[in-house]
Order: sequence, then C-alpha cells, then structure tokens
Amino acid sequence: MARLVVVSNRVAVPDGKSGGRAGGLEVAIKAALRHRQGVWFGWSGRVAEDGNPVETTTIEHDDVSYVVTDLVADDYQEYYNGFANRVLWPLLHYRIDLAEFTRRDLSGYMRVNEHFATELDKVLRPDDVIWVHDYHLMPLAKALRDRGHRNRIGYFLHIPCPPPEILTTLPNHERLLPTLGQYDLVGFQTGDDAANFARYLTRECGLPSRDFNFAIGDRVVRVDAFPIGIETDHFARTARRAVKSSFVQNVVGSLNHRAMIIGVDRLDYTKGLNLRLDAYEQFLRAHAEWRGKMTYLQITPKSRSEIPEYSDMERMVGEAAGRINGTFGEADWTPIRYVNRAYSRTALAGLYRSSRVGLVTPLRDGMNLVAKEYVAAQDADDPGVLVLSRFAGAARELEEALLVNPYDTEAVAAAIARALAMPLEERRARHKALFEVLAKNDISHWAERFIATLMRPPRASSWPFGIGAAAV
Ligand code: ADQ
Repeated sequence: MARLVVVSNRVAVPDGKSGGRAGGLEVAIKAALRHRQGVWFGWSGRVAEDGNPVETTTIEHDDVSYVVTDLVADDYQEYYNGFANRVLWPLLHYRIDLAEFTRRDLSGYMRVNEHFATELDKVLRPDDVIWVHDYHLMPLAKALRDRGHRNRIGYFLHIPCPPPEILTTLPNHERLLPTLGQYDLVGFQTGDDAANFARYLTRECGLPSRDFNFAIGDRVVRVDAFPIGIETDHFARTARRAVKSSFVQNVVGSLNHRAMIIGVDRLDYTKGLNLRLDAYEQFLRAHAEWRGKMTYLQITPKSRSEIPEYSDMERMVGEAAGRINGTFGEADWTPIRYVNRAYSRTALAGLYRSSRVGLVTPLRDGMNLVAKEYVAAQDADDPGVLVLSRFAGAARELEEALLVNPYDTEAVAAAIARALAMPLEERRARHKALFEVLAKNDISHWAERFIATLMRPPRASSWPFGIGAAAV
C-alpha cells in the first residue's frame, strides 16, 4: 500500500508538547493516520532564535514518522501571523474589510512553502500519496512539482471558499490561487465552496472543464466537496461516560435544576459571539418567563490575542457578558457564565449532553465541528436542541437543526425560546435524523473517501475536452 504523507501547518507530535487541545484538524489527521503507516510533516511550533540554525526533526511513534521543521522569526511573523491569519483567514471568511495585505507577508508565505517543499523533498518516495491541509499551504504542490515530484497530491481547505468576486479582491491573487491547480484533487467542505472555486478557475484562469474536472496543461485537477465529520460513535460513548464525572456533576449541580444553554467556540470574529450575545439579551427581554429558569454557559478559549481584531473582540464580548449579567442577573441567578478557557474533549462531551440547547451561530464557518459534537453527545431519549447558523458548512448536512441567520438577532432569540420549549417528541425526531447523518459520514469515512478519490484518476468520460488518456 502506498504511504500516506500528511502535511499541515501544525503537527500533533505525541510528546505532549503540542498541547492537549485537540482542534478539528488534529482530530481529523490522527484518525486518517491511524490506519496507515505514514508521515505527518509540518511546522514544529518552534521559532529559532536569531542566528541559530533551523532544524528539522523526525520522531518515530506507533509506525508513524512525525517530521517537523522550525521557522525563523520573520517566517513566523510574515507567513503565519501575517499572510495566513491576517489576510487569508479573514478574506476566505468573507471579511475583506479585515484583510491587511502586504507584499512582504505574501513573500514570507511563499518562502515558508518553499522551505516546507525543500524539507519534504528529503523524505518523499515516488509512490507516496500526499495530502496537504489548509490555507497555510496553498502553493505547496507547485513548490513540489518544481522539484520534480509527480506524486498524487491532494489539498483540503478546512475553511470556506468565497466566490470569485471576493477571491479577486486579494492583491496578487493571480500569483497564489492558480497554484492550487498543481494538485490532483482540491477538496472543500461543501458543494458551495467547491462551486465557488470552480467558478474562479473558469472565470479567472479560463480553464476548460467537465464535471468539475479542470484541464491544466496536460494534467487534470478535480474539484470536489468532502464535508468533514467527527468520531461519532466514540464521541457519543465519551459523552455517556462523561456525564457521570464529578466535574460535570458539579457543573450540573451548580445550576440548581435550571436548564443549560451551551456555546463552545474559539474566541474568533468568525464565530459571531457579539451578535449571539445580542440575541441572548433580546431573548431575555422578550421572554421574561425564562429568566431565572435557565443559564447560558459560553466556553471561549482565547486565540490569536496578538492580532488587534482579536483583542478588541475579547474586550467587547467580555463587556457584553458583564452588561447582560448586570441588567438581568439576580443575587441567586447569573444569566451567562462566560469562561475564557479550554476544557478536555471529555468534559465538553459531558457538558453538551447535560444542556438543553446548543448555540452554534458563526457568521461564516468551513464546517463547525462543535455543532456535530453537540448532536453526537445527546441522549437519544431526551436530547437537547441544536440552534445552528445557516452559514456554517454543517448546516448543509444538519438540516433538522433549528437553522438561523446569525445576523437576524430577533430570529435567533426566537429560536432559543423555541428550542427551550420544544416538546420531547419533536426533539427526539430531530435528533434521530441528525444523528443518522453523523453516523453515515463520520471522520474515518471522510478521510477514506478523500484518499480514495485522490488515488483514483478521473474517469475517461469526465476528462475535460482536449485531454487524452496518456495525460492523466
Ligand atoms: P475551528 O475554527 O477550530 O476549525 P471547529 O470546527 O468548531 O472550529 O473545531 C473546533 C474544535 O475545537 C472542536 O473539536 C471543539 O470541540 C474544540 N474546542 C472548541 N472550543 C473548545 C474549548 N473551549 N475547549 C476545548 N476544545 C474546544 C477549522 C474550521 C472549521 C472546521 C474545522 C475542521 O474553521 O470550520 O470545521 O477546521 O475542518
């Protein structure tokens, strides 16, 4: 069997150093590598001190080689903090207004991708199947092709892909985005994201296509949707166990028989926390009957605090939570518990299962795994209700959630009230339908489908015009 080489910005090396906070990407890759002897390549998370050499280290663990390379301070600033997080992240989430482009950051981004390719070059074998992840590494396939690698190389974008009208606002987009054509397969979270990119290739690059297969020189690149899943059964089992833990029992006990609403998000402007708190405030105004009868727990670890937009938001969300508690709170009731810290996946699973409503209202999100985890964690006999933004990729699959427009705060307030009052029969029916979706497309199905599609060249009947069998 061909070796699988996964490349991502961060690598979860099993030595404890990369932290216990499993993000969506880490969970997905671990599941994919579990079944194969493979290599996981990426940034070590270290920034080499001035003048010190940049090192690339290999750690062998459980039949998997973890190969990690350092960055220098300018790389970290320009590639990671700069172009990836201050340009691509906002732009791909439709926030042109927050993108701060500089040519220097773009050069740093290209330079780090070249460095990754140079280091990868040393470990690649001709029949390796290479799977590159996310917005940090768009031009990596081109850098590898320039070094003569003809392997099958796939790319998966975890975050949204906006339409060409937004993509073309990126200065120098013609230098960066067409390099995605050097992959054999470019995968997105939803059909809409895939269609947006396909429209870019057609409009901006003038590429002929058939059935989402595009002709680029003598090669074919396939564009497709691969909605990411979670470890559904495992998460459900974890949740069943976790509700019995003393941590969850203590939290539930402290609610004093009140219903719990839960929100779990990284502190990021894409997650729509400001508007969510506005909606909660409107709910409390419009539904006085619920005051004192429920508590909203918002768990929000800080992220990227060195970027001003994030620290501004941190302040605004904190102030809004304080204002709500000041306005509606009583000596014996706090309407919102706002917590800036990360919890273990087990603790979160137990908290999801113990809550009546899950609030997931991003303004834009590639998928949103919290929505899926919330559903998987529920007790099928007495499930909670998911209130989900229609702008999360997950909404494409989780149609039986209460889908809301997060910009319409009155509608979100009404959905919270509807969720809290939903009869048991309706809750069960909705949960059953949602759980079936998650059981069918779990994380291993997602990874296997991506890898199988990557390894298989497109059928002859799907070749774009002008491309022959020999070329594929
Ligand atoms: P993220 O933006 O990180 O991921 P999300 O999909 O919600 O967003 O995944 C977050 C993960 O971190 C979840 O597994 C969640 O349980 C965990 N997490 C969140 N808050 C936590 C807390 N307080 N403590 C501990 N763990 C916490 C990116 C994209 C998403 C896409 C994923 C996967 O932005 O759109 O769904 O990748 O492709």
